Amino acid sequence: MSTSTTEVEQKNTSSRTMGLPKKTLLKWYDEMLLIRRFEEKCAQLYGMGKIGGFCHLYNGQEAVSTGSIGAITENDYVITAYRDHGHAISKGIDPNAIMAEMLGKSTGTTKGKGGSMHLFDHRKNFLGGHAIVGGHLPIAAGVAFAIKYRNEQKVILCYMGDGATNIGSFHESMNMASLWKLPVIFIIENNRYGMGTSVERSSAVTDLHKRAVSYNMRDAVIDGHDVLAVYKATKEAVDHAKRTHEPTLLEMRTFRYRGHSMSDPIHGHYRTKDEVESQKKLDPIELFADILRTEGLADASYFKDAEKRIKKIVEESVTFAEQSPEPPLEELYTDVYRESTGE
Ligand SMILES: Cc1ncc(C[n+]2csc(CCOP(=O)(O)OP(=O)(O)O)c2C)c(N)n1
Ligand SMILES: [Mg+2]
Repeated sequence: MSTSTTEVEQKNTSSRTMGLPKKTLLKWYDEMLLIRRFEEKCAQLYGMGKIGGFCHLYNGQEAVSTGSIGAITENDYVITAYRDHGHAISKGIDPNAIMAEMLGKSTGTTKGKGGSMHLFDHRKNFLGGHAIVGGHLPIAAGVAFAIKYRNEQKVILCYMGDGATNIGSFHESMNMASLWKLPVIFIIENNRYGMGTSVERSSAVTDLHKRAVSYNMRDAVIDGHDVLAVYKATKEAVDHAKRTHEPTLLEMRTFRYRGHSMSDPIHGHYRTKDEVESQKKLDPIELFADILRTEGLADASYFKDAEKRIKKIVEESVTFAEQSPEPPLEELYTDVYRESTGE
């Protein structure tokens, strides 16, 4: 039986979204928009002096946290570096608690004592927020070891920047994870730069996923602007890890729109305005909106309404944070070390 053009188009279009439920796809759109708007608000509050300390924004990279965390369950773990707001939101941490942490309030995820780089919520299996480049990779391997030791069907997603791949602990963790077959998915968010140093200036092998070869590990390179591609690659790696306990190294090619941290310029001397502007044309939120539109899953009124809903969530988080108390002085030395329970 012949197939009309329309039928072919419909079939192709639906395979584009891998038959995922509309509800899931719209949730991902909303989540990416929430991350974007939440951080725009953070930038504003930083400028007003309400947020202090270091603060690294994730603008442009949203598809990575949304697509990959979309591929795991609540029982699985996430660990990341200091550019952590997106991962925390994707892992389901209450934006109120994140904003309160940003403002150093006692209702924050780490009681206002960690700030932007140290978001943490063990109830959500979100294990930080780590400021030392590459410092959390051995922790991820350790968590994966515990998962395997307890014979659990879980994985840990471990995010890092391209800069972290030149740190010694990257190689140590990759080696152990492969040797001991640990269920960890290492995700390099290759945004081309570590502060002001390009991958080309810092890495002998610029295809960072190829590092996996040295450790006999599975690997893949993914367009990190495409939330669906990110989801698909992560899901495959996660399913494999749950079946075999084996790790995977995923390189997500992405871009950050803002400066390295709030005190850094957007372009600086290390990248041109043209590069930033051309990358902005690949905005992951806009690209996904196009797909949703083409597939007839969302229309102009949906996007307009989403903006309104997200704006309200962000505004409520600011009100919550501003009305929350500062941590009391007695808290200064609590939660610094864990008291031994003898277990
Ligand atoms: C061990 C260590 N060395 C140096 C620094 C200072 N530092 C903070 S962020 C950063 C760049 C890391 O870049 P990348 O891993 O690509 O992550 P991105 O900021 O691009 O997300 C450096 C060198 C640090 N925090 N830790
Ligand atoms: Mg980087």
